Amino acid sequence: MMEVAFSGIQPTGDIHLGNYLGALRNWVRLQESFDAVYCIVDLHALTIPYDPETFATERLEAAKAVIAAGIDPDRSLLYYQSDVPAHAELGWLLGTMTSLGALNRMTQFKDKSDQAGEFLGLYAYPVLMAADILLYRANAVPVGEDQTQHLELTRDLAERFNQRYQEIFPLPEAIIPERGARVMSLKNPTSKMSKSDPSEASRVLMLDGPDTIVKKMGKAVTDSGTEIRYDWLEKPGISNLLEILSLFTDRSVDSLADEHAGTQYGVFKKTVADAVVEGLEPVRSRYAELDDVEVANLMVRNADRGRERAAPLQDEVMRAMGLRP
Ligand code: AQP
Repeated sequence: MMEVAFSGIQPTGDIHLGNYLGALRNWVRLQESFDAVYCIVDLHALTIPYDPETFATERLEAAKAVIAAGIDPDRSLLYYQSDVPAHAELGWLLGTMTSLGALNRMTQFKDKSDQAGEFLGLYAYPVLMAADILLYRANAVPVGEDQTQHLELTRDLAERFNQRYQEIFPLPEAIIPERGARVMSLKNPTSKMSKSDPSEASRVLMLDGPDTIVKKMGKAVTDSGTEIRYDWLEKPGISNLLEILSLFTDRSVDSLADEHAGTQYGVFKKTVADAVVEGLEPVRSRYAELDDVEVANLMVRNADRGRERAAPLQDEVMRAMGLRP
């Protein structure tokens, strides 16, 4: 039997280069060799302020963006998390085994609660994420580096469940790319590129047009020197751009750094922008061809497939916990 890959993305705004290089490209790659299940995690998105009026559109846009990025809905299962109630149910069950100590160590809660306030949903986010992954007995979870801590918690919960109740869950492995696991902000290259950064210039969006990409890249913060060198300590801005270029050209960072050692920063940024424009062109054109109604119908059909697929595992968990005869 094929191993299972699972991952999710929040419909909380436009997908950026970090989401694409850190996660989505690996989602696409893993569909070749895994039974892949990908989820628009709309329940997670409710943990920060959002607008219910526009949420339906945002969910659909996220689904279209994931398909445009290269997820083949005939091959992978793509659905909305809230359509499969077993996510929330398993989240509750796992919550009964999660210590507050473990949740208090999660750095993302600390970061996000500064902006979103201290709510139970945000605090319990990592438990729901563990449920998302374990519900399909996933073996591989393609994510960016910021999710490492949540993956550790997922493994701990799986282990605890297996010991306390019944050996049901495999321990999932995070699939984190060697490069692109933490794409940095174009405005502040010591913090990660993020959807919630108020500055739009801090991120290139996966669906940005060529002119916008060139403009944003042209304004990317570099450093005071003139050299192009791969050195995260002294030259985080240039190192970030080198990594991005490397990912879009399939060349090593070292050979690119050698080639561009004497290039002026402005010229280098244009080279990076051109590579990004070219690399994202197929994604943009696939997106333009997608029909809203067809994708919406696909998501309705996939909701059924998701529920059917989740049911046997959920039943097994309930039995193991004494909730079924
Ligand atoms: N900067 C990044 N570099 C590499 N990978 C990243 N991911 C997020 N940012 C980067 C990965 O993208 C996937 C989807 O993430 P999500 O939907 O949970 O979005 P997010 O983490 O909320 O996205 P942001 O941009 O990080 O939003 P903020 O900062 O507002 O919370 C995940 O696999 C994630 O690792």
